[in-house]
Amino acid sequence: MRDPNQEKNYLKDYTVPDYLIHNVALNFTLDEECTVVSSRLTLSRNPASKALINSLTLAGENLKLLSVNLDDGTDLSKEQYLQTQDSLIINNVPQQQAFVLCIENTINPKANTALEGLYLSNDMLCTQCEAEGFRKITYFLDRPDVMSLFTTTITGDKNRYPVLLSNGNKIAQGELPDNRHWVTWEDPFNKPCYLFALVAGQLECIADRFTTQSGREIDLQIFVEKHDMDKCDHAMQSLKNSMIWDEQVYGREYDLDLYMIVAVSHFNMGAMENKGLNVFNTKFVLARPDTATDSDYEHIEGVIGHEYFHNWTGNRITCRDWFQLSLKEGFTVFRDQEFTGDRTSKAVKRIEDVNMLRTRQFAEDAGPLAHPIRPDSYMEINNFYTLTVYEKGAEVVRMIHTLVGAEGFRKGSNLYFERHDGQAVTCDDFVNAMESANNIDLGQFRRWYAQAGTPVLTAHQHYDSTAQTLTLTLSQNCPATPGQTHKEPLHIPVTLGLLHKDGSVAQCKLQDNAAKEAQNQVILQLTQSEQVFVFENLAEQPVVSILRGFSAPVKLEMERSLEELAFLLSYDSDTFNRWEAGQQLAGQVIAGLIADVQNDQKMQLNPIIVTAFKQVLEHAWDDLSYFALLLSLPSENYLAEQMPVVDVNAIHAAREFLVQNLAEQLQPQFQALYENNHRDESGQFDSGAIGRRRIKNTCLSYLSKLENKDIQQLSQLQFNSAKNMTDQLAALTVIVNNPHPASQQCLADFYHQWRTEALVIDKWFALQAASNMPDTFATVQSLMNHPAFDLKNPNRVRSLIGAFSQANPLHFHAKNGQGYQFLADQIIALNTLNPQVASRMVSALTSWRRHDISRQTLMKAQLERIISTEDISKDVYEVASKSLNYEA
Ligand code: 0A1
Ligand code: ZN
Repeated sequence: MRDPNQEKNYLKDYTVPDYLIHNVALNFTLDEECTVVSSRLTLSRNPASKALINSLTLAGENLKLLSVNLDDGTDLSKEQYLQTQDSLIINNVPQQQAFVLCIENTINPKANTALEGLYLSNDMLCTQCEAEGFRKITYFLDRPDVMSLFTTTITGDKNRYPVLLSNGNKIAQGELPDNRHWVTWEDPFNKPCYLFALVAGQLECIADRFTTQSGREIDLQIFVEKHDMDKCDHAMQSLKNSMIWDEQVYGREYDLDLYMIVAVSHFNMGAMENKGLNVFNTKFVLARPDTATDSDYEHIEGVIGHEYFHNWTGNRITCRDWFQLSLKEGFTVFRDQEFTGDRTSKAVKRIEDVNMLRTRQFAEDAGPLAHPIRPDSYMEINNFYTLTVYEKGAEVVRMIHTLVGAEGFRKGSNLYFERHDGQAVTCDDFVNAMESANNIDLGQFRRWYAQAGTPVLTAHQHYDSTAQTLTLTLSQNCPATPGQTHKEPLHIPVTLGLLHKDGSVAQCKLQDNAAKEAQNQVILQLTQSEQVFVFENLAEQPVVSILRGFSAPVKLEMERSLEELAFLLSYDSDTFNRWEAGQQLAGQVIAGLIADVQNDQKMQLNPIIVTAFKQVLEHAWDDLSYFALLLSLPSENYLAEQMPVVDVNAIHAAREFLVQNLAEQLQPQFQALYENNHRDESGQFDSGAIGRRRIKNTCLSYLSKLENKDIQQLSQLQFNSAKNMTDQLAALTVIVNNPHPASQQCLADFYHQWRTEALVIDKWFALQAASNMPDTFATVQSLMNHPAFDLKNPNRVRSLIGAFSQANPLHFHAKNGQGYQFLADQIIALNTLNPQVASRMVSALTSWRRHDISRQTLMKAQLERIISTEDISKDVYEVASKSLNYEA
């Protein structure tokens, strides 16, 4: 049995490293099952360390040690060092001067199904070292505050490994007997070992160039397997777009002469920012109009941007320790969100980000795994690459941006880069730079880094017609989270605007703020538990538009009539709040329907929603993607979040009823819109074409709810004739999610057409796993035995097991518990193969307390089964035990 207390790391225990590693010379002799790694480290005692020791402890896991050598003497004897499960302790190393340590060990990449360290993906060897994977390659001080200069020599068979890559610049290469060759790479920048990378294999390269703003020429290379050569253009263009954007918006130039990206099929996450040699999940590189959807195209550009932006926010300036993960991730997500907003539609991007935050991060914040964006403790750091650290982390950076303004933020980031270039720093250092550059006090704001949970912001309004004032009382309250019962008030920026009854802008003039002129919009600074704001000179009662742009990651509670929401949906000039009004309107209507279902009453639709949707449909919209979002109803998962006790069946029934009624009552509008926007646009990726597809496919999904042969033919026609994946997949989705006579045939045709494109086959699995048709569970079970399914490929696992458990509440939560048992079976199997992926799959069970008693019991039983698995990994144990609250 694991002892969680023994294995926990605490932020409060941080101490500087006892030794520093200045230079690392690595030598790899490649072999699938026995790669020899020799490392030559130049170390010295860290003058800042106070520890009274003269031994050196290096981390290492799953390594076969061959030899240890100090200062080029004879190899150390077994008495001079100690090997444990996860470390190598060398006694009596020099304390007064630098010394050289040489270590030789072997590793087995083929047996490495955890995909951390050096592993095999198809026939290619590649590495993943963040967070603590380098210790699975060789013994090292595997922590981000040890930064070193790396030189890497790779030797391998010329046919198996014609391409040999590592970080930095290629400085030498040569041929060897027995058809072998070698290459030496040198990285001129100091870096922590988590940014080390090595790739070797039969790869093809697509090359381009980029000239920086100061006139330096950079070589850009994307490496893929041969059959993917025709799917790299978009990734290359995205890289160039990212490089220009970082120069323009942050004044940051690329620093090496070469930027390489490698796409691999087996990858635990999205991508990795290794210095000069990013390794990407193929999902975020490969795209061709007929294989990738519009959203794939957008995500590729976003992830390429994210990894590129890490070069400054993560690599040049890195994290002191893993508790500071949000320093690089929160900031870099904020940067990639803004990049995508600039490249596509700011309004749409903001809505998509908030949607994900509210559906998934808020759930994390409300559950047993809630943690601050800077956690205080962890058992397994891989469990902390969370929506909280990434997405809430980005919201916290965004709030600083809101508080200091765009110019102030640029001053702050300039100062941060200037002060800390080449260092491993903390979240506090980032906030300090923002404070100094803007001469403001973010003292209270810092609580956002330390406090978990989603604050509830409550707003009450009172209009006084005699005084012509509007009084707004704002209060905040944050629910307790594990380990944090008492919460302090946060510094919350609340962006607000007022509207006249005719929809025009009313001026905001705050009392007691005499110096300030009336404005179209204000940012209220809520710092206390409760605060009152008075707006004056208001001859009539205005309509309040609050938390514009979702200016803080909070749950807003404010009483609103359906009429008021319909008004804001028609008139709010803030694109986020306009959409949000529609979501709340739909949410309230659906809540009424859910109550009908639960009370065994016939569902009764409030006609106000039909009128509101009709108005939206009849308005002339420029941004068709935004238009499509206005017509999209809150997801079942989001609706579940709003309920005290989740009722998956009632949610599904109510939402379907609304969709069906809207489709019936607005059929002519949906049909006309479909026809007006249906074009054959293969290869067009401008916002116009993307918007047309989005609105058209939104209409198709409404229309498909009508039991109508013509519509069935329409979706089949779109499926058969589509020249792009967006249209083909949208058609297949409606075919599979409705009783369509050709659904089996279409699925078979789709599989046959795309059987050689792994990423498209992932979509084929996911679509069936997320279907709401009654036979879905049986389908999922049989897909587990499909020859194309592979438990060792994380993308496949996510597309089948992940989609079923996370995107199909109706069937996953089947009353008899079969979904839970199925998931637990898979988690137990994955626990030995790939603990990281296994642990992520547990998330569908962690919310057990949100369900009815009978489901709670079933879910809990499966968590208990998981936790009693023999050889349970730290990853799975930490998540499952916290979910069950086994810990004190
Ligand atoms: N730093 C990467 C994410 C990443 C994290 C861990 C990984 O393996 C355990 C891989 C990638 C990013 O933010 O893009
Ligand atoms: Zn990142």
